[in-house]
Amino acid sequence: MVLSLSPSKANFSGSRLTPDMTGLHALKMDTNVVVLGTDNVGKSALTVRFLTRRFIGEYGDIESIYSHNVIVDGREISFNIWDSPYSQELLSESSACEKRIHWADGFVLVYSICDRASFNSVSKQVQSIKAQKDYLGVEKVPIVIVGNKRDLHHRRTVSSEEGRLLALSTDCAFYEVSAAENYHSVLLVFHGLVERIREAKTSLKKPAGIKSIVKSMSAVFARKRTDSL
Ligand SMILES: Nc1nc2c(ncn2[C@@H]2O[C@H](COP(=O)(O)OP(=O)(O)OP(=O)(O)O)[C@@H](O)[C@H]2O)c(=O)[nH]1
Ligand SMILES: [Mg+2]
Repeated sequence: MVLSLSPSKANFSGSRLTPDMTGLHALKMDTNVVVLGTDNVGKSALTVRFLTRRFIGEYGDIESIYSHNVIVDGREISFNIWDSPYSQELLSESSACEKRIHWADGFVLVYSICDRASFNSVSKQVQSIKAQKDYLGVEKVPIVIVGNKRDLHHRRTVSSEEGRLLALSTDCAFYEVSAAENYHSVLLVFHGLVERIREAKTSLKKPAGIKSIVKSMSAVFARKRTDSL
């Protein structure tokens, strides 16, 4: 069966905080997520599981941006999720690929625990994303690495330890899931990514704060030095 969900128009301005209509202190976060990985690893299965709580089985070659609202830690998160079939351009610097990387605030990189080649390509994807974001002046890139098809443990060729180590060495979060069998673990993937996106936003603000403290301290010291002359 081929799934047909009607994708909605995504906001291309990136993640932002907007005042919640109910007022007070609640804020809504609007965030763009791209799901990447080689073919057949379960990118669409994972996305659709998150959107609908269901596993359909066959997904076809659909490229879509879906909108989905969830509450994470009491705050409404509005996801725009871009899921596309694998293509070789993923690792290249084609404009389509650059556009996706530019657009995204966070990334879900999927491999299959039964497919070593899909795992091997994850580190290249991380490098490629980080290099392009670095070029755009983004220091901290929220990335979650996901080992999918955990239910097929008898066909496993990538150990959990290898996945965990890769995530550790590339400063990414790591999850092993089965899109086929479990909704909750898939939910945790997206919650984990939101956490990272929030952290990245906070760390973006910090350098400016430190900079301004250093600036005002040097101004004070400079004044003292000239006073004492
Ligand atoms: N056993 C098992 N099969 C899965 C799981 N996730 C996905 N599949 C199956 O793997 C196949 C590929 O899943 P897709 O979600 O279409 O993979 P994809 O990464 O989107 O593939 P492309 O769009 O072609 O790049 C389908 O037959 C799914 O039913 C899983 O967790 N366990
Ligand atoms: Mg797909």
